[in-house]
Amino acid sequence: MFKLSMVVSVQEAVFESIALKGRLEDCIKKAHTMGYEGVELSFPNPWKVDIEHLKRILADYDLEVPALSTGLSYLHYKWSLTSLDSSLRTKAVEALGKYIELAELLNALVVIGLIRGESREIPRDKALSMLEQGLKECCRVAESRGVTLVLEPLNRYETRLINRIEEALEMVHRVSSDNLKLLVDTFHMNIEEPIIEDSLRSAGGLIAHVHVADSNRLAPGMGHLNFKSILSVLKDIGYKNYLSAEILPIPDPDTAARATIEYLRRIMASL
Ligand SMILES: [Mn+2]
Repeated sequence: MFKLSMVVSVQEAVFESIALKGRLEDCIKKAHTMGYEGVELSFPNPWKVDIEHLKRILADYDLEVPALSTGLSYLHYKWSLTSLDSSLRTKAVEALGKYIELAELLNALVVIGLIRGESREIPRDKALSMLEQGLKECCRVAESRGVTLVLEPLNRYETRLINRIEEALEMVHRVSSDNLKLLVDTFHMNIEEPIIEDSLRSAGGLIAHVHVADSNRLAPGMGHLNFKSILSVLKDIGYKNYLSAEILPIPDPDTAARATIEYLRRIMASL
């Protein structure tokens, strides 16, 4: 019904060490052993990825990469599509170009999360115009490489720019590219959407990727979200891609990862 993946957040130093068979390989091996079909990769610098080595490890463990997360580029380097510093804005567009190049090789989506910026210092209207321009530029590159970008609504404590699905849909229509779709995240939706199920239906076929975490960002099943109801709506609207767990490693990474796959499989079997 849905495929399952785990977001693997890899710090730059660690990620660089994959050439030396560092910890990324351990993460990939563990995801495979637990039964995941994919790993969503998160790293700050797309220029420092040894793609051939990465592809070899992925092939060894028969794992797909549903998406590349780009938020660490913002958190580490402040690269943002709405920065007042034009050099940071340019850098964000260039970085997304590089992510898109990698995504084409991995058959992955590219996530537009925090790399859009937070709009703390500029009026939201101006930030939205800058974002529209930046996304149009990135979409031209994505179109030429057959890659899809996914815009993720984030809750108000992380950004002022696009918190709800309705706002993301508006931006998708403004940019007007077949290569820009939506990523919805159950943790953010729990904070921002009036009724999660209705919002999912309003986005319908534009949903290209889903992040799952419970109401408290713990593994699904460890909070109070109604995953049975959420997943049955996703099934109804014809969603068939990944549920990618983006969760806190609590009580520890292995327990959280194992609890996620067991819980989601049980729910999927009941739909
Ligand atoms: Mn997310």
